[in-house]
Amino acid sequence: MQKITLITTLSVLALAACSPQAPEPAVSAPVAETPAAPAMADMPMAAEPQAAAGPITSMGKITAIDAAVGTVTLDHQAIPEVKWDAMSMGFTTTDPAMLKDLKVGDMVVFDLVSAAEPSKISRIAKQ
Ligand SMILES: [Cu+2]
Repeated sequence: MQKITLITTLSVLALAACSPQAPEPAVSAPVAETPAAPAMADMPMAAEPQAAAGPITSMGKITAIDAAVGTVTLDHQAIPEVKWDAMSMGFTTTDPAMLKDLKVGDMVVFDLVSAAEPSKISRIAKQ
């Protein structure tokens, strides 16, 4: 008697567990493909302002450098992304280590962290 009850219960549980699963892959697979494309197309659109606010590359010449502190003064060319004319100005760095092989007089290419954080350099390399 107990065995039969147990089997019945298991069958019901198995059915209950299977029935929501069985139709799902069959139905959701084709349905998911269609919304996936617009969803993917939306994501780059939403990310676009961030990409525009990302690193800004420019070039200049090192006029002063303090690798220990992580600051560097650059005579940089105009940077239209942040409406700067060519000028000499000091920058901080995201990592002072990037300055260790550089010296005054080096011509460099560098990335500003973003238009929101333009006086910080995230990359700098000898030209
Ligand atoms: Cu400047």
